[in-house]
Amino acid sequence: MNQSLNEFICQHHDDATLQRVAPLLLSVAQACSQIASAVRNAALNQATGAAGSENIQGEAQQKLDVISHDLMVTATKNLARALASEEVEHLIAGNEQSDLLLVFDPLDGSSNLDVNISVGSIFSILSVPDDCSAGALNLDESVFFQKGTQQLCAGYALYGPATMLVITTGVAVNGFSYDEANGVFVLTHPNLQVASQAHEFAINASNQRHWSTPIQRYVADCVAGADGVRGRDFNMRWVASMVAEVHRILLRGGVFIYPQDSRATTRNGKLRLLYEANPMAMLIEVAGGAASTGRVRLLDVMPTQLHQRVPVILGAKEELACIDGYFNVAIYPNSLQQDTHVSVPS
Ligand code: P6P
Repeated sequence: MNQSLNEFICQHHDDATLQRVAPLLLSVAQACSQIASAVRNAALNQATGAAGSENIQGEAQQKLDVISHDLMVTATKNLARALASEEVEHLIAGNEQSDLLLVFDPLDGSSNLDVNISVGSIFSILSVPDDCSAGALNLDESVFFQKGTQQLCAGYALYGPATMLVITTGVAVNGFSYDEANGVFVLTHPNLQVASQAHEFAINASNQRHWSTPIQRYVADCVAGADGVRGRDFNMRWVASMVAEVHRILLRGGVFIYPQDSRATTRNGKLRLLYEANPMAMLIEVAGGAASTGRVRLLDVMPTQLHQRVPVILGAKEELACIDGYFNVAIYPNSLQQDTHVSVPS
């Protein structure tokens, strides 16, 4: 039988970060198994459709958004000093004795729920800053304002044909499949690696007229395929579920783009830095890929708000280096421009 998550943690006793976050990580995994069940049985439990409320983003909440949030909070609040969730404006106080912070999107892609397309949960574990006095009851939300490079652990659960948990503490990215019969996550995808070359790009092409020129040119060159400067054809995917897109990139390569654009609502992108972009960027980087805003490395962005948005470009390192050229930046070693005929627009 494959190694369970518990056995994996015991075997990796030399990973001090993993040992430090283990109790909280296991409680997140427990919550994800409960969310998986709630998602799978929603129609049977009259838990489909809108909750009749909005989240802090002003987005209509699905009933399962609220259910998933509640399951995650219940499972984890005694194992973290504070929690932050996409579904509530302010942080949630936890256990004064803990030195960990948990930030999460309890159910990402929930607009896909009622049409039975994969959705997921995304989470990130941070350390309580050293300058926070022990037991301080009223933690300020600024304790969460840490760069993505400071994350101790990042991961997601994918509620698809199979329920999977994909995690990293910075050493490797490991995928665990949920074994329904035994009620455990078991290691099925060890040491996931992002293919260096992309053959697929993921972007919501209906927004094309709103994109900046570099993104418009990059996507046009991908669409031109073998007839254009890229000299090879690309495929396109858009699931409108970030967890599904990132999982596909971890398993078969590619690049995912949700750029900033000219619309007021997405002038800083759509995805949230703390509980969507940063955890996914950590997973992708540890798996050998790259992640940027188009201008800077994503994990270097200093947060200033709990729910701030950020442009996201992540996936194959060679593709990120190529996209650098369209933005006239050099975030990644631009080895591509020498040995490819990608015309780098000025
Ligand atoms: P659009 C889901 O709402 C989400 O936050 C991500 O999971 C997904 O990649 C994106 O938004 C989809 O956005 O504008 O294409 O619906």
